[in-house]
Formats: sequence, C-alpha cells, structure tokens
Amino acid sequence: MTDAESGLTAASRLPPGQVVTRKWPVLHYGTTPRIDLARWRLTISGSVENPESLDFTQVESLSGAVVRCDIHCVTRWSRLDNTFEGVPFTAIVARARPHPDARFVTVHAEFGFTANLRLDDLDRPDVLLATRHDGAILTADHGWPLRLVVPHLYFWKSVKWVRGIEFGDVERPGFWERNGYHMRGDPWREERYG
Ligand SMILES: Nc1nc2c(c(=O)[nH]1)N[C@H]1C(S)=C(S)[C@@H](COP(=O)(O)O)O[C@H]1N2
Ligand SMILES: [Mo]
Repeated sequence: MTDAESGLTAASRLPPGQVVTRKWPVLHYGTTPRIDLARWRLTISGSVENPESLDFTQVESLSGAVVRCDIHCVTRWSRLDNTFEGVPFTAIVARARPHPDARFVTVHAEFGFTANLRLDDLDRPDVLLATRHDGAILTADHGWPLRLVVPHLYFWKSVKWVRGIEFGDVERPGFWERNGYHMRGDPWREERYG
C-alpha cells in the first residue's frame, strides 16, 4: 500500500484554501456515459514502442495497486483517506515503452473529454487507473469502469471514464485547461487557474 500522506496530521494534510468534506461529491462536465463493457477498449497510443488496445479483462489482469490518498478538488473540497485499487500507471508505462521524446500524456475519456499531464507526474507509484474505491467497484458517476487517480494534483486531472492514454512530445491543454485551469494543478501551490 502506498500512503501518500503517512504520518501527517489532518491539518497539515490540507492544502491551502481547501475544506474537508465527508461526502464524495460528483462533479463533471456533461452527462454520465452508459458503457457496454463488451465493446469497451483502452487505447495506448502516440510516441510509444508498443501501441495497443486492451479489453477490460486485459486491463484487470494488470491490476494490483492499492493507494490510500486524499483528493483535492479545485472547487475547494478535499476528501481524506480514500482507498483506490486498480492498475498502477507504472504498469502502463512498462507495457507501452514510451519513446524518449514522450514527456507528455493526453488522457482521453468518453465524449472526447481530455486532460494533459506530464509523464513524470503519472509515472509514479501512487498514480493508478482505478476500478475500485473504498472496497467497492466504482459507481458510474465516479468513473466506472476505469478512472485515473493522480493524488498529488487537483482532482480535475483524475479523468473519469478513461478510454485512451496518448503519449507525445508536446503538451496540449485538455478540456479544463483550455477553459482556464492551470496546466499542472499542484494543490500545495494553489495552481488553480492558468
Ligand atoms: N471524463 C471526465 N472526467 C473528469 C471530469 C469530467 O468533466 N469528465 N471532471 C473532473 C473534475 S473537474 C473533478 S473535480 C473530478 C470529480 O470526480 P468525482 O465526481 O468522482 O468526485 O473528476 C474529474 N474528471
Ligand atoms: Mo473539478
């Protein structure tokens, strides 16, 4: 288990300007997709040696990450002590074998939603493609069947309903980033807006 904030008290775990919530709010642009798992694929593409398309069974066979973390939404709520389970992002990188120029990633979701991230923000042991939260399969509203979880960045980077991971040599702003959010989104530096 990776404990992102082990040994810290609740107060020092809270980034500036955040308020703790016990509930888990649902936040996204648009509607919740209805997904047919039999036709669902995760596409790995771009500047990699091994582009491929994985079905859900293949994705599940890569799982094994358990990450306990706090989540921080740019709209100022934080939810402490979440346990996510799923595929460690390092396993995706190991399979894909990105080219040396591939320093950036665009994560693609249903309905064309995207988020941009630096590869070094994803290729860490506490980042995962989650299938479960607090012991239960993700609900549709929270991103079933597969969502990204990047604990050290604002939660808008944690893309729900992930369908593709695209590696590249330039950083293209994603959906919220084009709409004024910061390119990186570090909550400890309050990188809220760009
Ligand atoms: N596909 C998709 N993922 C998304 C979003 C979205 O609009 N579409 N919104 C982001 C934002 S702004 C937030 S705060 C979190 C909210 O996740 P939650 O609803 O599970 O709390 O999802 C992120 N992931
Ligand atoms: Mo958000």
